[in-house]
Amino acid sequence: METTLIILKPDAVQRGLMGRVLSRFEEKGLQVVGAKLMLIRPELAAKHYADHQGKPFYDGLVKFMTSSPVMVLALRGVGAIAVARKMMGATFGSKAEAGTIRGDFGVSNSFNLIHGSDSPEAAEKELGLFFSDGELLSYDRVIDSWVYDLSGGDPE
Ligand code: IDP
Ligand code: MG
Repeated sequence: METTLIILKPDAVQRGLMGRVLSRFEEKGLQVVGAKLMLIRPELAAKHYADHQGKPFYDGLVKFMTSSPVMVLALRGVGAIAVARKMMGATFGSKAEAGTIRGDFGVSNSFNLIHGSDSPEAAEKELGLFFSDGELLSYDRVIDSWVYDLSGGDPE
């Protein structure tokens, strides 16, 4: 099982798309193990997007991400990091495939609705930035025996 950090960006919150985007992940079978609405401070945005410092879009990105509340989610499932990235679609709304979150809900290249961790290392770092230990909840879901084939012991 993997856990990934998802951010529903300020445009998703302002446009009233939180529920529809979260529903997609729930319908897919990913488990919500953390969720909160928060305003990202510039210091946190800088840590989160440290790899992008110096790029032409960096200042605008930090301004955007700190401009209005976001919803942060921790989603757990088999291959959750790659599964969520695939559901998000390509970075630019104008290029993202129809059927993906960015492809279906936006056309902007910078206001692209959602962030998702892109590797296990990034997920670990980002979950640590946005959630304290007690905020991530491990719990059994009754539906798991239908979301996954558990006959072999491990979820398939
Ligand atoms: P990702 O969110 O799909 O992982 P990254 O390349 O990591 O894409 O970029 C982080 C964020 O920075 C993007 O989601 C987008 O909001 C913004 N961004 C990336 N490239 C550009 C650009 O060329 N113009 C404007 N904004 C950009
Ligand atoms: Mg990225």
